[in-house]
Amino acid sequence: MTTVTTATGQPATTTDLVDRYHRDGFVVLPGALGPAEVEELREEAVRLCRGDLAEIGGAAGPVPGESDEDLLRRFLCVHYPHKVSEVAARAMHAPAVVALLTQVIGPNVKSMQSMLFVKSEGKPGQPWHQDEYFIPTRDRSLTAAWIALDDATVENGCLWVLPGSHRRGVLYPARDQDDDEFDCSVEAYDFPYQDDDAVPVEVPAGAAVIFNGYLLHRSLRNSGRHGFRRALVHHYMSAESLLPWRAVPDNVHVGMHDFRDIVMVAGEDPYAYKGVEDISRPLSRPDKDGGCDR
Ligand SMILES: O=C(O)CCC(=O)C(=O)O
Repeated sequence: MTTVTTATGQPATTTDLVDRYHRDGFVVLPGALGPAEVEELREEAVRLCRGDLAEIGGAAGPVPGESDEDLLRRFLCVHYPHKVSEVAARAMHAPAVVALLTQVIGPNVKSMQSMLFVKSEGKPGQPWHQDEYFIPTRDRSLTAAWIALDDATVENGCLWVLPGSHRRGVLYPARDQDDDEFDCSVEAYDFPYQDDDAVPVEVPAGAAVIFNGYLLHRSLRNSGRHGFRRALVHHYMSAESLLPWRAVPDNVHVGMHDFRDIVMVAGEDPYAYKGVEDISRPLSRPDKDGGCDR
């Protein structure tokens, strides 16, 4: 049995972490990445945002004379860095994260999404939501690994969660919102929890927040008093489940739709005979500065 030291300095066995995950819907895994890996990812973020690795959809090109920090400040988040960055692709397989995933999901685990949040001073957060609303699995196995690349604090817009909100296994409705605190994402509503029930998840750089796809969570604007709040997020699920994500092709029965731009991180893929596809391209996520495209 593995023992790790939690963010509060208490030793925790893998069993403790798994129990907390099931009880609260989230758990903090300290030291998921080491300091050198965190630094390598921060440097890769600059290359990615500069367009050195590939064109980033929705992003303006480099500005002559712009500092690396000012370049980063133009980005809220880049989706799918793992498709063009070997460094980001490697982080998807972070051994401590994958070991925990096999305990909470099962032996066969695939990933379909990565997101590199840059979230500089003043950038908005995301309103209450459940990740399974956006990435449906058939067996409720969606699990996020949110890896801090800076110390994530209330000041710079860390995650907030509603502990235990995953347990009902209910997806709540979502609607557009125009709160300046948040980007253009829809907000979940009509759920039986209050904002006062929420807890901030402050974690040091290198720690991962592992959370369930039904957990209600959000993040607030970066106040600008504690620098960048970079984070690399991966979504995982059981490889046994089909992934009915994105548009269903015309000739495919909705119940058999299976998005195949996936990466196996543990075990075996029961659908390996289908092969994998190369669909997702890196994309800059709009913040509200440019308005919301509705
Ligand atoms: O990093 C953030 O600010 C929000 C991330 C989030 O909500 C998610 O990954 O689902």
